[in-house]
Amino acid sequence: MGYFETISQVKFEGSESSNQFAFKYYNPEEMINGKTMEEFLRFAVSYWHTFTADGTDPFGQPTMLRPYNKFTGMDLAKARVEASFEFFEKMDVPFFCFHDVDVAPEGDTLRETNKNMDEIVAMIKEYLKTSKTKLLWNTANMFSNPRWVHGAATSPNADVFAYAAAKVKKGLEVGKELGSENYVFWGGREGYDTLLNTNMKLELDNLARFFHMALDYSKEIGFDAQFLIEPKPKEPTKHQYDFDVATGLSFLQTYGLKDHFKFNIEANHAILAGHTFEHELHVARTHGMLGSVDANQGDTLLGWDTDEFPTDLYSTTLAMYEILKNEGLGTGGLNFDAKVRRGSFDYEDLFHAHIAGMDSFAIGTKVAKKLLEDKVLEDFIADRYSSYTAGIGLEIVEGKTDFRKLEDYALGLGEIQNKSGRQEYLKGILNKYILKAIAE
Ligand code: XUL
Ligand code: CO
Repeated sequence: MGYFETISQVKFEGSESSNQFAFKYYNPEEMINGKTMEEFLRFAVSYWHTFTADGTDPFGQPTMLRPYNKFTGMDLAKARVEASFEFFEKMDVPFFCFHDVDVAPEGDTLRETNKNMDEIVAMIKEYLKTSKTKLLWNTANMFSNPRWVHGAATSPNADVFAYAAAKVKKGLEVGKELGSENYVFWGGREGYDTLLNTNMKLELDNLARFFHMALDYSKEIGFDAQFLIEPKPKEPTKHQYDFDVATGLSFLQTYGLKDHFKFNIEANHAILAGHTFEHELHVARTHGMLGSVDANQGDTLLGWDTDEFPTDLYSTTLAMYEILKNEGLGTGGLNFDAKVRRGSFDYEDLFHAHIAGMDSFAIGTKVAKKLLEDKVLEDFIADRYSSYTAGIGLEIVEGKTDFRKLEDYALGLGEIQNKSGRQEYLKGILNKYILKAIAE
């Protein structure tokens, strides 16, 4: 007997299939740049949205009562583990991700919390022995409990800093025990609400101290996972320190941490920072810092993190364009940090959501691959900057000129001729490639 009884194995059946529970475009065995689609995309299920969340919102009670919700406490936690591996297997998904509190309930004391965690970790470890699904990353939830009210590593209270250190220490041990490929830091409460009560410099120095200690400890225990910072500008805190990739990069550089971290980029966080998803991926990639992705989508009509499943093919195409240019995500993957809408309360909706997300990224991958093969944008961009490949432009990029020589050159110029940027033409081409990929 299972928890998702009505669903059998989800398989690739092709775009003509009318089976609600089949992949139409995501064929795990299809080859992409020398790897199977499964190996290249490295999809992950988010434990918190898929198994822990219940549809509660600030205005309403749970709508999603899963079959395991008849249990409570540790029994519930164990039932969720059973259900999760049934889900992973039926979805044929290679990875999952969790926060500590998603998998094991907090006890009255830290000791008790750790004990609960150990029990669940032992159970997960048993499943991992036979399951093909592995742990992409784990993290510590340092934002829900009231103790984190003023932050964790950036709290004005040193006791809270110490407690946060204990949580991450445990998280690193758990990551090692379960063979996690990455460890994520998302600082939802690492920020401030008003400068009237904030010592920003001390908070940032402390955050850096915290990261250095985390690195030292992971080295000490031989946990060689990739550390990832997940930027987000706001929500729940008004101003979060890991605002976006550029801000995170400057922080890592300032504190000598750059070589040890990469970024976990979330689409909806990019939107909240006033960027596109592809902007954040691009900035990370061009600095060699693209580590992993929280694959979701936001709603431009709403100013908060709606964490929707990704179905926008323009967005998945432009994201996969960056990921292909990055030659994949290394130890990272595409984690669905996404939740079904509160009105989608059946467990079948969880399957529909993941199928739609995986198919959307598969289409995006195919389109992006073709765009790159045909060098559509690359040739256009190369031509747009061709003035830097000869003459005065080449002298500029080769550092062979200066302001005096440039003034001489400028004085000799006639009327300057610019070329059109051709945005609309390029968007039309993008449409053509998307439609072609879907038709194939
Ligand atoms: C919150 C968010 C987190 C992180 C992990 O917006 O994205 O779930 O991914 O803590
Ligand atoms: Co996220």
